[in-house]
Amino acid sequence: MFFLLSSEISRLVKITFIGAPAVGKTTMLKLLSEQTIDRLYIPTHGLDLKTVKFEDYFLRVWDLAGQSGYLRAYSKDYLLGSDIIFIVTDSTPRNVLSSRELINYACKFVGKDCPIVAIANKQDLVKNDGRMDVKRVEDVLHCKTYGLTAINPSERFKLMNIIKKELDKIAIRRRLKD
Ligand SMILES: Nc1nc2c(ncn2[C@@H]2O[C@H](COP(=O)(O)OP(=O)(O)O)[C@@H](O)[C@H]2O)c(=O)[nH]1
Ligand SMILES: [Mg+2]
Repeated sequence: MFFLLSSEISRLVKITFIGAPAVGKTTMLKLLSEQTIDRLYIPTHGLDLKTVKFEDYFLRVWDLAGQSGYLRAYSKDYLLGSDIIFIVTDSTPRNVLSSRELINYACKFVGKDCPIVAIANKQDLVKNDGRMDVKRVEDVLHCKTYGLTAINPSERFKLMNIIKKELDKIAIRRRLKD
């Protein structure tokens, strides 16, 4: 039963990563071992969108250069149909606040079946430069938040487990609907 369900899910799941440039999205994908499939870069709009494959899942990764307006402009084509949205922040107070804005926009476009989960990246720098720890980030964002240090190769399993945990929740939700 479990295997049937997970193979079904692996064909269907679309995972979206959204965050400002330099918060660590590419590093996260390298951690998962990256294989770039396609890439769309719109320089005039400061939008970079690419798709990578991780195991049997398709991961869509968005770089949004600042304005959450991009989310509004492009969401119809790309954001809709996501099963999970990960909002990636570098845990600086400024970036966490703009992530809050992204979440507000994203909430308007996706149904309540699509969890929005935050990744508080660069946790290695919390003690150095006033970055927010996971709990503070979660308090500001009001959504489930996982801490990460994406440059640390030993965090690979942590990231994989975060993704798998959220996928399992999707499996449970779908099973409840059937
Ligand atoms: N200290 C630290 N640096 C990180 C971490 N994750 C990413 N970086 C660095 O942040 C910079 C931007 O990362 P990148 O993955 O290119 O960001 P992207 O634009 O979101 O794809 C790079 O120099 C990374 O090495 C982290 O957890 N800790
Ligand atoms: Mg990148």
